[in-house]
Order: sequence, then C-alpha cells, then structure tokens
Amino acid sequence: MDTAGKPITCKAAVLWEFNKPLSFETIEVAPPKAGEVRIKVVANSTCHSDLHVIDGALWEKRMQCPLILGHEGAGIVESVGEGVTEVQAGDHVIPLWNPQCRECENCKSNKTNVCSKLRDTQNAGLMPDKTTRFTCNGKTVYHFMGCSTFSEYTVVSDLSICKINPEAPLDKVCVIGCGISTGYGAAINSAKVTEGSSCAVFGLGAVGLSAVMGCKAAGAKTIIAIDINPDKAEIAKKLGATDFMNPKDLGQIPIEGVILQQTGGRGIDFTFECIGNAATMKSAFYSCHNAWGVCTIVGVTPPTQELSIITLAIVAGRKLQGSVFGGYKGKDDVPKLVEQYMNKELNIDDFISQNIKLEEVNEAFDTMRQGKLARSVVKFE
Ligand code: PAD
Ligand code: ZN
Repeated sequence: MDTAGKPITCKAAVLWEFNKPLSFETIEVAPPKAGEVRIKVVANSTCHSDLHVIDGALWEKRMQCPLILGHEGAGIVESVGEGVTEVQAGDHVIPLWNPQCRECENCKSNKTNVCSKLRDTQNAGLMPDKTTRFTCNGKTVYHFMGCSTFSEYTVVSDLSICKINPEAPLDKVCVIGCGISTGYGAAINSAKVTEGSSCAVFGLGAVGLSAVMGCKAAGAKTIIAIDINPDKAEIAKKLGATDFMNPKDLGQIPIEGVILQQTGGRGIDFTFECIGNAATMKSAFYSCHNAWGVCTIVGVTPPTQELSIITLAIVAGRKLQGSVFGGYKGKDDVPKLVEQYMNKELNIDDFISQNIKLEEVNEAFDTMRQGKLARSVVKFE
C-alpha cells in the first residue's frame, strides 16, 4: 500500500508523565512536510539520556509530555517532503539527534560538531516549523531530540538524518546513533588520547565502554575502567581495559586518592566521566595529571547542577572539557562509522546485551537504573 502523503497509524511508546513508565499506544504519524522525512524505524536502542527524561532529571522544565523518546535508531525512509534531495524512499538511514545543517557558524567551523540550527525547536520537542507530527487519541504528542525512534514510524528534519550503507544490519548500527559514537569519539576526537598514555573511564555503560574502546584504538598503555557494578569488569577488559576498579571496594578513600597513590602522585593523562554525576565528575577531574591531564565530561546531569572545583587544581594546566556526540559531525561521520563496523574495525556486537520487543522497554530501563547491561535493542517487526 502506498502510504506517502497519508497519515500512518502505528505503535509507539509514549511518556505521558515524568516518573511514570512508558505506555504502548496506537498513534497517528502525519506525512512529512517540506524539508522533512518520514522513517519506518527498524531498530532502536536504550540510552541513559532517555532514562534521565523518564526519571524527570533532564530538561523537565523545558520539555513537555506526552512525548515519544528514543534517539538511537535506524530505519528505512518511507516518504519525503517537498524539497528533500539527500534521501529518498527506500534509503537506509540513521536519525541524528545532533543535526548538521552545514550553514550555521558552528557547522562551518571545525572547532565544534554541535549544530545550532534546530536547537530551540528540538529542545521544545517540536519540528522546525514549531508543530508536531504525532497525535494519540486526538492529543498532540511531542518529539524528542529530533528523533523519537521508540515508534514504528517517525518524522525528522532532513538536517537530522544521514544515509548509510544499505547492507548494514540496522539492529546493530542503530547504536552508532548515540552510545558508541559518543564514547568512542570522546576518546579519539575530543580528548585526542595519545599513544602510550594512561586513561581512566568512570562508568561502563555503552558510552563508557566505547570510551574504553576509543582509548585502546588510540594506543593508550593503561586504561582503568571504573564502575560500581563488578559485572562490568569482564566486558571492559574485553574491549581494552587493563585494570578495573570498583569505588565501593575502596572503603573511605576516594577513588581519586587511590588513583594518585597508584600512580606515585602523578595522576592520569586522560579521564572520562560517562555517568552523569557531579561527584564522579570531580573524581575524574582530580584523578588527572595536575599539569597536563585532560578530563572529558560526557555524562549528563540535570540542567541546574553545578560543579565546584578548587581553583588551584586547574591553574597548573589540568583541563576540564565536555564532549557531545563524540565530537562527530553527524552527516559527515556517521556513515563512515557504519563502514568501519562493516569492515570489522569497530565493535558494536559486544555492546548489545539483548534484543527486546517495544513492550519490554520499561523492564530494560529498570535494568539500566541498576547499572546492569549495556544496550537493549528494540527490534520492530
Ligand atoms: P548507563 O546507565 O548504561 O551506564 C552508566 C554506568 O555508570 C553503569 O554501568 C553504572 O553502574 C555506572 N555508575 C553509576 N554510578 C556510578 C558511580 N557512582 N561510580 C561508578 N560507576 C557508576 O548509561 P549510558 O552509557 O547510556 O550513558 C552514560 C551517560 O552519558 C549518561 O549520563 C548519558 O545521559 C550520557 C550521554 N551523553 C552524551 C553526550 O553526547 N555527551 C550522549 C549520550 C549519553
Ligand atoms: Zn543517547
């Protein structure tokens, strides 16, 4: 049946209220307007950034419910709106929560990968024309991060999409849509980890584990993987960690104290915070070498959270920086990461802990709350 130009009725996971589980609903997805693309989502994985929203910790003041979460997806273009030239029906695509307009000051600069064009509407859960394409029982449903891939069909801006190799398995490469790129690129692009260096990664979800993988790919000599869940040691070591530390095993001594002791007071060259917690951000910062250590913050906290550090700790040259989507420009780099996976240069398979149905996603988020597993991939039929 030709669905182009018509609304599509399908299944989606809807967040009606913060701090409540997702509900499985039949929704209507309007056709794409000019400059938009409607996608049949094939797979989508869970990310802690979705969970931050469910738990009311992220952007609660700016976001509106009901909304459809999901920003780590892959699918096939169903139809395109007027003026869309980059993709056409049938193309295999990954939606980009970090768009690339190629026109804004940020996109034209090689100093950042963060496009500014859609920021305001995207944060407000709207399409660029300030409306939404989703309704449920006649009620407006908002978008999330410009993707909303916990739905069988979604509509995105053509700035927020990239075409990928049609041979790539969508239920694997969906993780390139956020987790893998974010951690791997934080090490390679943002921190620029050097050969023979020492690294420490705080938090071993898909983001932290891919930071471990990035440190290894960059030739780091020592990679300390840190998590309060001892079960993460095995996979971290498989991906390149040389040591594992559980802060819960250290008694009263803060982890940065132990790291300094173990490095003869020297500290670590590159640290990464991949949890989203101000206390571990401080630990990651103070674990760095006092003159040249670089601490990269990847984890996301509530928007009002502040981070206080001793000013003298930064004066000698220790650096504190952030990283969004691993420093990758979506349209330019995501197709290349897919090729790296196809050429067996990038491991994704080890990050996928389980395949689930959409209806099992609340349980998958429960396991994520407990710090278990890496990614749970929803496969749509
Ligand atoms: P996850 O929940 O899968 O993994 C977090 C890990 O941290 C788990 O293994 C926990 O056991 C562990 N952990 C929790 N508390 C502590 C602690 N105090 N000390 C040590 N370990 C701890 O999350 P994820 O990998 O999906 O995401 C991690 C963070 O990265 C999260 O805050 C998410 O919002 C953020 C993120 N940032 C970007 C970006 O572009 N900057 C993109 C995607 C995700
Ligand atoms: Zn994410």
